[in-house]
Amino acid sequence: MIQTVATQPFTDQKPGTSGLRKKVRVFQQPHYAENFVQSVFDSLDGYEGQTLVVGGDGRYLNREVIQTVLKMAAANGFGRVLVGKGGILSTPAASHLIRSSGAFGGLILSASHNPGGPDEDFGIKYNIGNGGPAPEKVTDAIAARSLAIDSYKLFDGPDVDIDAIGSSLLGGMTVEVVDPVAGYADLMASLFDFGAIRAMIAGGFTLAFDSMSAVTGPYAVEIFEGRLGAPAGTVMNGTPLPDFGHHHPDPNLVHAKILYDRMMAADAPDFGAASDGDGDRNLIIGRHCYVTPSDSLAVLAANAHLAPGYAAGLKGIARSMPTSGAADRVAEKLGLPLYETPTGWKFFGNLLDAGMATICGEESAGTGSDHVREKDGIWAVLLWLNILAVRQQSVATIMADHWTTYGRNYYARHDYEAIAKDKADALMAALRDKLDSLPGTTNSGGVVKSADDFAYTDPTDQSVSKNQGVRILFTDGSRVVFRLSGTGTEGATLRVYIERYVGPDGELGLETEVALAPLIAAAQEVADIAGYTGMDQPSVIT
Ligand code: VG1
Ligand code: CO
Repeated sequence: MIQTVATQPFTDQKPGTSGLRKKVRVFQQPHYAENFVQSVFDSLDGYEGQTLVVGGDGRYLNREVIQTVLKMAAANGFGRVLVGKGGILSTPAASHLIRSSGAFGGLILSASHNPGGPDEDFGIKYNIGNGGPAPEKVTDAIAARSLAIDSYKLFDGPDVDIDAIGSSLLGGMTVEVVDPVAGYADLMASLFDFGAIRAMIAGGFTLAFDSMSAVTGPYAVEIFEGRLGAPAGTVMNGTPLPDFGHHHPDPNLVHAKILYDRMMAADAPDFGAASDGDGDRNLIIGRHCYVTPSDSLAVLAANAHLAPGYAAGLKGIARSMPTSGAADRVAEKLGLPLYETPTGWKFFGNLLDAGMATICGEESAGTGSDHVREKDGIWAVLLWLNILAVRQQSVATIMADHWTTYGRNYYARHDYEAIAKDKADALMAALRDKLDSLPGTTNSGGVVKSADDFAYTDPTDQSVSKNQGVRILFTDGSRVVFRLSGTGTEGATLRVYIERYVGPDGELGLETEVALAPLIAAAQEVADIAGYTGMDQPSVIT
């Protein structure tokens, strides 16, 4: 029986950088999740009888919302839903499943790197048929619909057993519970030389992978310990937990400190890595050598041809605007186009679909390629391992070699979290107001060459995205970028991105803080961060 349930709009359902993210308690309000899911369906055309993919990162509320989605998909006329066993699908695995099954689209239940549990965060994101996050025209339509919605449809039936692989019927719709790992692991095996990586590990190469009690556990155990023969225990925190063991599943130096300390110890393994809540981010740390995500993108792009899946070379490289220009140097040397997009993976989809870019990355520990339409943490780790297996050098040697070839982009991101929203808006407004007056002025960072608010025109469909971050560029190529986060659930987060380039003949071995100190001071001077936020230190530095 299909029920039509009367509802009223919520005014806060506009998707952010990566879907709708709110506190679990917000999602637990009656009709809240249903309204959003119905707003998604109402914004789509032609899904009747088609396939939908559903899965999530296993966080608190995942299983309940999956049942809701199944009943709503059945009532709205989908023909089939593919759901990961136990409700589990990492974001890249969901992207792959959408593509490989020819699905109309998918709903990914995750708040990614945000913490989970009854007092923490939940999220829902819609991905289109190419496997990638819905582009802005779709998310805008969803937001508009969420403000007008007055009813949703629900199939009145029993909960589906999502813990046993197999098929069942829910009303007229087929529900297929699928293995979340196998297809994804096969895709990885098709891109990388598993034999070479296996031989390297058998020869004594050691690694540690921290799944942070989040979704990559089963994937990492199957791939690293199963298919690649790393010893049991290589994968740390390998069981997905609804609250991530009370940790914050964000693979950075603050939240993955245990891994970091292990990688800096005298008896450190050769290679360490971690991924986030939904498995799309990666942290790479060689023995005694942390690799910034922006540098990782550049190294992967420069060496990708060493892996079988990329042996033919790359078509182009894309990075988000705040990501450092390290990848630009690689693109230049390889004679490849370099695209600079706004923050968020949804902006890479068109470039990948058009065959204009092969590898994409963001400074926020996201790297990926045209194998799916999401960033992919385990993919990045495997590409690193494939490169290490071919080059037979340490991570530290590869980094040193990279900098002597291309120069070094010193880089840091300073996050000021949980600022009052009006204060954060006022800071950005004041910055925008003074953009025209900055060029030609001098501050601690040097002489300002130009200052603007980044706008992007998609080269494939000419769609324009404005107000994507304030950039202050200095005459020596350094820059400071300011933008507000679109993934937080509490107040506002100001992100300040700081970058300084030093050529191959310059000082390549400085401490990052030292190299960036004048620019950090300039950011304070120009934006008066302490004045607006009352904070004299960032909450997190990555
Ligand atoms: C952040 C990152 C961005 C990333 C997004 C989603 O967005 O900066 O690069 O694409 O998170 O990542 P924001 O708007 O908070 O800066 V994930 O792993 O949370 O899906
Ligand atoms: Co993520």
